[in-house]
Amino acid sequence: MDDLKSKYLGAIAEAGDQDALETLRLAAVGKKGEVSLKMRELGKMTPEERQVAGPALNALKDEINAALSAKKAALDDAALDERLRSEWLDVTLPGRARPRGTLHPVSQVSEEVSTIFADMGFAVAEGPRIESDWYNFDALNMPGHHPARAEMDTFYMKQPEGSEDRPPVLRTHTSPVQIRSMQAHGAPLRVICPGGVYRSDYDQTHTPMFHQVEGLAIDKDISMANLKWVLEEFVSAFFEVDHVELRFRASHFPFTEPSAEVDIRCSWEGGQLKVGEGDDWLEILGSGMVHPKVLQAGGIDPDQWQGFAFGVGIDRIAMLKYGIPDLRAFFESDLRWLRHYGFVPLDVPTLAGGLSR
Ligand code: 2U9
Repeated sequence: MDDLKSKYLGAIAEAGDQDALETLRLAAVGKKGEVSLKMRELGKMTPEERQVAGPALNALKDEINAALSAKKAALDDAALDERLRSEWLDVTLPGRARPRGTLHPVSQVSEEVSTIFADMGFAVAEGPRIESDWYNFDALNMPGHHPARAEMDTFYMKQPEGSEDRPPVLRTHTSPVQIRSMQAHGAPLRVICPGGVYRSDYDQTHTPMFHQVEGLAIDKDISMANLKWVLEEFVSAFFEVDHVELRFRASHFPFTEPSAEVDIRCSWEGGQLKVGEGDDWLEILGSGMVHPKVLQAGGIDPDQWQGFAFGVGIDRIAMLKYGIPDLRAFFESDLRWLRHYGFVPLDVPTLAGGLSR
């Protein structure tokens, strides 16, 4: 019994983990453990022998069980200490700033323009960037070999295999969206169409992809007077000034008759644009009354309906409003530029809360 005692108490003291301890428990006091087998031998002893061996074996069993519990508690404590040591965390450290994306000025200005026109009852419409020749040109009163086609520096797509049609184009303006809106909804109609357009042109003020927003209002008695009021409302809301002055200069576009280019009164003090005051004029828009042939192409009877249309360069008015000097930087995806000129994503422009802050 002394051998058993020193063997198991020694081994328990040496046990490195709970598994080793469990193996020892089974070997000593488990059903078929050495101490249990010894206890079974008590039956074969004389009563005198049993009186000595019985309590001694019980005492041994208790001692081993006590040693097992004590060692188990010690191992548990050591494991907890190790976890506390390895999972230690300094809660007083400063937080780590998350990298944050920003809204591109083109997205911001598109939202601002859409908000302003939505307030005047215009719906927002979008359409495909790859267009048929008909939607991009013919429907806008630029048939066949109209000289305006050449001026647009069009990107032509590959002719689809086996097709007799003229090749598709990358739309040179968002006007096809308005033709599609006329066909889909008829008159009366009020829509604006913001989006990317393509022309093969690249210098300090032109990129081969840029953005426009065009507007179209069709009704029974719409005139240039309505156009002027709508554009004044737009310019004063967009540049966030109470008073603006517009100048209409006669011009020519195939899709409008009469046509006008629109300038706004401004000043350039210290290189900074001020809208509504000063002696300079800044061209920002093209506009006019929709040509009867264009109404017809959209399935609207020009003897019953008439309307105005206008077009603005989004990138250009973004540069003017936010003092961004170089157009080409808009599309270079330079993160430093985007961080500098970008907008906080959740600051949605509203007329009541302010368009831009
Ligand atoms: C339909 C009928 C008429 C849209 C118009 C302009 C004049 C215009 C330029 C502004 C700057 C293009 O991005 S820009 O270079 N646009 O001058 N756009 S009238 O006229 C339309 C459009 C659609 C059905």
